[in-house]
Amino acid sequence: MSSTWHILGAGSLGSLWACRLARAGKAVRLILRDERRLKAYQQAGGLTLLEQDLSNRYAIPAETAAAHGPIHRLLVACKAYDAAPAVAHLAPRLAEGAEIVLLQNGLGSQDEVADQVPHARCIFASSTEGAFREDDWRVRFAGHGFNWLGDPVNPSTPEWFDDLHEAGIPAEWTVDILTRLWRKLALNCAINPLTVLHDCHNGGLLGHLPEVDAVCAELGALLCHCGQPQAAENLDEEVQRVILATAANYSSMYQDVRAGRRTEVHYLLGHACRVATRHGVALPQLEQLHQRLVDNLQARGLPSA
Ligand code: NAD
Ligand code: KPL
Repeated sequence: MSSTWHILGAGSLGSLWACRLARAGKAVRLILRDERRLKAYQQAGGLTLLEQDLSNRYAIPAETAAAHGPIHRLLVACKAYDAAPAVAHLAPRLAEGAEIVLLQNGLGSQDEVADQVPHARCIFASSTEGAFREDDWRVRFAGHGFNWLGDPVNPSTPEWFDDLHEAGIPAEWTVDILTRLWRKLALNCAINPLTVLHDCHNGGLLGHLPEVDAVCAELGALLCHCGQPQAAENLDEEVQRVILATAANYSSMYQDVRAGRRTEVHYLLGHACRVATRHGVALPQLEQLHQRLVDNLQARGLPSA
């Protein structure tokens, strides 16, 4: 089985992973959106990773989905709403038993991908690392963090897992990946939409704590209903800790909205509301928050799903 890491999406996280793996001598190939992007990438001569005042360029080979050759290991590093269509496009190239690592935030996109490729193993990841694109093919490593990876239906650690340690990618294999993803989803639901609605940085929510607490209480109830009681433990306390620790920052959703970019709301608050409906749980605060956010996004001409 080939040990090449195919990386779909050379945006912020995809480039961060690609550069670190390439620097450690791992075989990496980027899969870019189309011939136009491939040509632009080739002209740039590679991906540049900026870390503090260091800048290094990595001439990682690239191709489009239309290239030939089987894919055995795929890192999907696009936004949640792009993941399933992007993987569907690659499905004919995925070898039997191929392993796909899904870096998407939130929940729902992982199952959409798995439905497209029943012959592959889908590994879910939850990342607290931070990166952003300064320019095309130039990515800044902005926040050290951690990556948890796991497969909800198969606890065995993939044979390539040590590649991550060798590449300096902080990571741990966990059998509780769904708990991790639910916990992060809950944090994002409690903070991000309210920063958009109140037009504030995270610390601005200290002036709206009763609203934050009401949302946390319903998120906790939802997590308990859908078999994730651990993800509900002391959620309100952690939300307040995160608000304080990141008080001067703008949430990722706030930044997306401000930049006129599509948000991942469908896989965050949208997912929480859909699961509540499926379980027959009434969560009026969460529903109202979702509706206010949808109205706000629509008023800005942004997709609300
Ligand atoms: P990004 O927008 O910077 O990068 C996504 C890339 O995927 C873009 O370059 C886009 O062109 C590419 N893409 C989309 N469809 C494609 C296709 N069909 N073929 C090839 N390329 C395609 O996004 P990001 O910030 O790296 O986020 C990726 C995921 O990781 C999101 O779910 C995000 O929430 C999550 N995440 C990001 C960070 C971060 O710091 N950036 C941290 C934690 C989690
Ligand atoms: O993860 C975050 C984000 O901005 O997306 C924070 C604000 C830390 C929690 O919601």
